[in-house]
Amino acid sequence: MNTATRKYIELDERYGAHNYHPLPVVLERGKGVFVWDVEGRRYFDMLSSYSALNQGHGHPRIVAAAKKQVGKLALTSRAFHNTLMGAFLKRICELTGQDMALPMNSGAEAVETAIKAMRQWGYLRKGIAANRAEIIVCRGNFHGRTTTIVGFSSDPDSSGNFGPATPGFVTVNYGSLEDLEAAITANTCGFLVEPIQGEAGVLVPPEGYLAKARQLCADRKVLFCADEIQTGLGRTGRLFAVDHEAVKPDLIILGKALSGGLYPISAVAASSEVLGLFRPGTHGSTFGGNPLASAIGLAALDVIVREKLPANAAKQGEYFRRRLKEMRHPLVVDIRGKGLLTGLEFRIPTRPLCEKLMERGVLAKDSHEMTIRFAPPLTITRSQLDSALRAIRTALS
Ligand code: IF1
Repeated sequence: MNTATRKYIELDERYGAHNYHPLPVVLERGKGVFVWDVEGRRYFDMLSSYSALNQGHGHPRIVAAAKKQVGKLALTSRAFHNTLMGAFLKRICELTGQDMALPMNSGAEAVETAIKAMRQWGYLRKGIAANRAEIIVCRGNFHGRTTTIVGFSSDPDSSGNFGPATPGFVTVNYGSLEDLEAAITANTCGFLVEPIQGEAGVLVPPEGYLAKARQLCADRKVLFCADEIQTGLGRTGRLFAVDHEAVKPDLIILGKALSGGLYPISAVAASSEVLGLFRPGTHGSTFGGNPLASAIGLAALDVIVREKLPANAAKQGEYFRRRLKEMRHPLVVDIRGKGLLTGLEFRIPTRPLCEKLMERGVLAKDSHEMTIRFAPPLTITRSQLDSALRAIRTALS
């Protein structure tokens, strides 16, 4: 670590709240699957900002769309119409097969939006008595950091000192249909689920779980809501992770790669039965759906479709896991994932391994202590993956 690196880190430590423990690397520039630190070293970005960079760093088409719009009109607020939001939401609806979309900024805000939408539907359409609506969530979930969301987290670090928790959430085991069925009551308005649990350590549920849970929800008049903030937009080898089981959710939540990493953009897409219930004044956001976000979002979606990123994720992801398995590393307990979302679980805590990887030019992050998550941009090529695999092998040996 040179003095420049140390200076930046000290500044962060001194003036920033210590709610993170980043790897000791200071990044300055990014292009495609690579980032460069302030000492000029190049790294493979195998985290992609938790899948916000599916299109890679600084994708030229997305950057061009942003540049074009930023000098023209960036923000109107929703007090007025703009020329781009409608087209952006139309594209989201076409790709998700939903009727309507509601734009927000961060992922957590979109999750909050979905929670409000499901509760509102529960009262107005299912006839649940006032303030009695329940939403079923899964053990090990990660849906964001707001007080309501952390209130139903099962991770003590997330929820610990931030109570009291918002009532109205019931937790069931992830992957268990029996649990889900037993938890449904006349007051249940929705089931909120990640198609693959990211933060829990890239947990893939048993095959058929999502399709059967979706059917169960339909039978019991419960809304099925997929949080595809991390798994969506190509990451798992299909446009959406629910596509693997041909599931069309009642609500789908998008974020992260919806902007190609340029800007916080999120949205909830759903049927008009659900989203059509919002009336003026019942929900909103200053920045949601602004012209700059809409221009960026349109370009970000366009890149995913045009460059066939889901297909590349499927192909390279298979290859990556096969090569990792061939390493037969004695400390590796499990290799799992879908598309370019891979969890490599070890017998030992993985933070020191991530530091070793960093020294070899690969940036990845431990998730759930014993698992390293590998999630490179979906633009990664076979030869780039081979070179990352060589660095991984050296670092782990
Ligand atoms: C952090 C994790 C990933 C998400 C799902 C909603 C959100 C997220 C499925 C909220 C966000 C991020 C947040 C980031 C770490 C990261 C993460 F490790 F914490 F779990 F990706 F795996 N639903 N996940 O994954 O979106 O409000 O952040 O835009 O540092 O907290 P957000």
